[in-house]
Amino acid sequence: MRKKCGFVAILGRPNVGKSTLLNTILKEKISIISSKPQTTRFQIRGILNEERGQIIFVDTPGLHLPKSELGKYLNISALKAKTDCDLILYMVDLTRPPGEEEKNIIDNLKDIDKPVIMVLNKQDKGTGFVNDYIKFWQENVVKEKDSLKYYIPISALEEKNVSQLLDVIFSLLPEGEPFYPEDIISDFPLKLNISEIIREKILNLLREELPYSTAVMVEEFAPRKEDFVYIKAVILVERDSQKPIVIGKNGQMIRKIGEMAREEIEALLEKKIYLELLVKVEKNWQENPLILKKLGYFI
Ligand SMILES: Nc1nc2c(ncn2[C@@H]2O[C@H](COP(=O)(O)OP(=O)(O)OP(=O)(O)O)[C@@H](O)[C@H]2O)c(=O)[nH]1
Ligand SMILES: [Mg+2]
Repeated sequence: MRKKCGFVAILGRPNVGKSTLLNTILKEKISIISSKPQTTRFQIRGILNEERGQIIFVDTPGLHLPKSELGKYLNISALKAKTDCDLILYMVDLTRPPGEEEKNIIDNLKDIDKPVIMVLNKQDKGTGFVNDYIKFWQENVVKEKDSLKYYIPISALEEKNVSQLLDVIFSLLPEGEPFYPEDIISDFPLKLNISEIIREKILNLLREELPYSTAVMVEEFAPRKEDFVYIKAVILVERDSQKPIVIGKNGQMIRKIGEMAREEIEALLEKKIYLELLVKVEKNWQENPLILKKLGYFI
């Protein structure tokens, strides 16, 4: 049997579990996860190699109705993945009904001439909305152009139906030689990966609106010895009032962010690190194309 190879874009609203699915399939943490929407800010490729062939999964930022330049970038970045792939996983969240954001996504997918699989995630929380999503798709898509091939309820978190999903994906992918060497699991640049790990700790430790206002930039990555790296990263916030929140009382919060991030970065690098974290106020960075570019948020 000839081997298969193809790009699979994972698209859907924020917080539906796209990054969780990527990590579950690859059995490794490739993409950061949080309970807050708009966690992912990059297209992140994770590569699965097995006997049947190679699948390059592309995790994307959640599609939403944008309110800032950053939001616009996130949507463009996600939608770009739809043109650069062989197949689309359109992921929905069974813990909430379809709504306006969902309609917007379907409008973006309905003319596509590639196979689409609707992945109904979080089935561990109930399957009551399955029919609503299928009906919502049917009502909003022109019948002759319908590219939906399958719908599959899964739980990315509890790994339910994920192997069945992989069977379906392989059945739909074209034959071909592997695109990436077989020992590569992700092509995400290391510095960005490190800044994402730090941002994940901020998302998980800080409450409410603040996480949306933060970004992380690795300014220095300096190997000092064979098994030791000095890393300096800057946490950007939007307002003066946010700086003390990130730092915390007596520096407790930033120390906690640093400790948690250091542990994970050391495991990733298999080296000891010294992680220096600074907090900087950069007013309205989310609207500033130059800073967005510096952060790697550009196409
Ligand atoms: N119960 C349940 N929770 C899940 C499942 N998959 C993901 N989650 C949770 O949903 C939340 C969002 O998961 P993410 O993987 O970050 O979602 P995402 O779609 O990548 O979100 P964005 O990057 O913001 O677009 C996290 O709290 C996950 O633990 C699932 O199958 N079941
Ligand atoms: Mg994500």
